[in-house]
Amino acid sequence: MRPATEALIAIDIQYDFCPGGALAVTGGDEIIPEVNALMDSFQVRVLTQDWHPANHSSFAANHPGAAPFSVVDMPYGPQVLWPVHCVQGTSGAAFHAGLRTAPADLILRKGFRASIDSYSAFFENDQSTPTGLEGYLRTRGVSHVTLVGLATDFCVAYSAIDAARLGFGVTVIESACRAIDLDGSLEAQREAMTDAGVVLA
Ligand code: VGL
Ligand code: ZN
Repeated sequence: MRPATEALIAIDIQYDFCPGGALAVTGGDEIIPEVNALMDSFQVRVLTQDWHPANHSSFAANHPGAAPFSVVDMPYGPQVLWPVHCVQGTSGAAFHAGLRTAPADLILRKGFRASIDSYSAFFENDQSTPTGLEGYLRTRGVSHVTLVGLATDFCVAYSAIDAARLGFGVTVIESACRAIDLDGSLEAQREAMTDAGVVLA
């Protein structure tokens, strides 16, 4: 058993990121047995859930003429436009039924503001609006986080880098993650994570 200073954070293991989903990540569902097993090794367990309103600004469908996976400039910087995914209350936004959700201490929803996306579990994409997760972890005495989930090169990487910047020790268990890999984003984010001091295990 890991000490109570270590948290497991499982990112966005939802139907829309699994095969057949609206923003399917190849092999996304393959990680579930490993994530389920890891929960038994941690005393602090957090699940995140991508949770967008239907009018979310990260959806290509809400930008007339824009193609999914194109990039637009938002007031907070460049933003990839995604297929409509993880709309609040839909079946695609639900956790995969194979994921053990009962052991979770906290379920953190993110991306609920229409005007801004939130890849990271700590800050929205303006890199300044907090989700509250930092306070939750610190007030529970957590100093190290282990990240797993979907997708390696977006929500896992952004969360890992933010956690490292906040001063947490950070490990990403790559075998319990799967990537979208858009235009080399997996290699770029692996390097960015390593540069930020994240340990890729
Ligand atoms: C994610 C793109 C859009 C993720 C969420 O969970 O990695 N990626 N929304
Ligand atoms: Zn999203």
